[in-house]
Amino acid sequence: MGVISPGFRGRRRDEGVVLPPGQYLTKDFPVLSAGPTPRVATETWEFTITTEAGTVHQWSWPELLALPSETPEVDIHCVTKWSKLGTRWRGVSLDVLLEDVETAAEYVVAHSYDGYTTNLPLEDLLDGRAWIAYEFDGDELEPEHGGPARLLVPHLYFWKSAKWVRDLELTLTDEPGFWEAGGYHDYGDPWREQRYQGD
Ligand SMILES: Nc1nc2c(c(=O)[nH]1)N[C@H]1C(S)=C(S)[C@@H](COP(=O)(O)O)O[C@H]1N2
Ligand SMILES: [Mo]
Repeated sequence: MGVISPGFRGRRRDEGVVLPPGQYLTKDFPVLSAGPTPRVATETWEFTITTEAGTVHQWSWPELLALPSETPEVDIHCVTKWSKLGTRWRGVSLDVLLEDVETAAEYVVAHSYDGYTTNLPLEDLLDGRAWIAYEFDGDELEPEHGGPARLLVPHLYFWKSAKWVRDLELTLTDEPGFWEAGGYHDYGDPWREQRYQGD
């Protein structure tokens, strides 16, 4: 009890797998959306990062694809208790997208094409922990799962991974997003089981 052997955590795939508390394993990829799936054509798609000073950094679809991409293989954990292990994505690291962005902000509100919002600390998007993902399992990301592109922040509950992401608004104060305003936890660390406010 309480002893953690080095190298034990999160390595094995089927038997004896280590999941965050209260989670179960699924091989499916459930679709969870608060509303209808927006159809966003890549011809008109644009992604922006807006600073607290109002400076807008903008990428078109070809500009996003021209940036160096990564292929993270990550475990994802939904607050409705399913976890999926070893999911394979392609996307652009937020380290790349934020590289030339000057800001004093400590928080981010992600805004999506369907009107969805979610908030997170800016530092959680840095250090190889978050991507704008546009491929899943070797194929273009399906609209139901957030295509053309979604935010991917796998170390937090999956509601933080905004599908159809349109803008990252950098903010000086922490402003609750859609689910956070409705009682979900502000931060949402699955390993600390931060599902709801007060957890
Ligand atoms: N834009 C947008 N992003 C969203 C949602 C949404 O309704 N709209 N749902 C969130 C929730 S609650 C979860 S669990 C995941 C589900 O992603 P999936 O449908 O690809 O499994 O997307 C998150 N991102
Ligand atoms: Mo969710």
